[in-house]
Amino acid sequence: MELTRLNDAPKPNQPLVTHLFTADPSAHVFDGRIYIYPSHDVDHDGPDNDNGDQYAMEDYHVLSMADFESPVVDHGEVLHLRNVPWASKQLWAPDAAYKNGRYYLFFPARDREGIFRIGAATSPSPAGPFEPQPSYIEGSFSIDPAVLVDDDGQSYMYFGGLWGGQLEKWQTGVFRPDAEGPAADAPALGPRVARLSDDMLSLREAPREIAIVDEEGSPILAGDEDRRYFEGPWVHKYNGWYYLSYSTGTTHKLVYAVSREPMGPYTFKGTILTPVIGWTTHHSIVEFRGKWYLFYHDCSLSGGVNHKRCVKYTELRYNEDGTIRTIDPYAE
Ligand code: FUB
Repeated sequence: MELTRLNDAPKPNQPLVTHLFTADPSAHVFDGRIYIYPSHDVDHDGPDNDNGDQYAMEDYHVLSMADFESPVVDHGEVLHLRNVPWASKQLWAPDAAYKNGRYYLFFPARDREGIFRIGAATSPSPAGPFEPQPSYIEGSFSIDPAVLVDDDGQSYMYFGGLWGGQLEKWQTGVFRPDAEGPAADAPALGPRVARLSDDMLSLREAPREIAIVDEEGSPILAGDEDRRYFEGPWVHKYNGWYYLSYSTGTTHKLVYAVSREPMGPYTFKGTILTPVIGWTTHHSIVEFRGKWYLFYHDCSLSGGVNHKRCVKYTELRYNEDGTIRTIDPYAE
């Protein structure tokens, strides 16, 4: 396999790589090395709309680095749309997991009917290439899978995204193409979660909606766009708490909520990252050698073109009470 060595010693808040447009970074530490599973943005001049047609991605690359002082390695193309039997277009934000001696890539794409589903692909190596399953995960829908393998070995898949991600259309449990989101004064739609089977290739149950509530226990409302869930879930554990972080979409923030249970309910806490250059914001959080890091993206590499993004990282810090310090990615 061809390895391309790039960008010596990546700097905080600077693009990890500049030879590709990358987005939606899911970072993991496997065998002591940092692996990043991003979307690979396509450079094109096609339509740009609320349906997300501009995000026309066709393949995935895996990036990795030994530590934050080492070069970033691009492991090349690890999965292409043409090799996914059930998918028609738009390989959006992926995630990866390790279990039972195998690595799993989870990824959303539109099926042959234009409905977003979530697929799985496997590899003996964290750097791929990944072999896709013949069909999408039965019972999956919408976008942005994020998989937590908990300390007891149980895995959870979190997912869901509004607008182009089609989450509104699944409110009744079946796909309704004309369905709209809740009224502004009704509870917002939450991300979905389902436990994965032991082989990581199917859901153990129908996905459930996660409740996100305020400090008084009242649901966050659909009109509360500074706090309500939009897309890009990520769950990590810190000091026995589950932290669910996500994008607020229209208000362009990364925010978080906490729970004692992986499936919630989650209590809203605050903002992790203030808005970046570009419409979307999407992230992951990972611990490496005792410090915590936020991987995120913006559109600085393309001068602000929404669908030509670049992955970056920065350190993430907690306060004594477990709250996360808000990060301004452009602070001097
Ligand atoms: O990259 C395509 C979509 O944009 C992702 O699935 C969303 O989270 C947003 O980043």
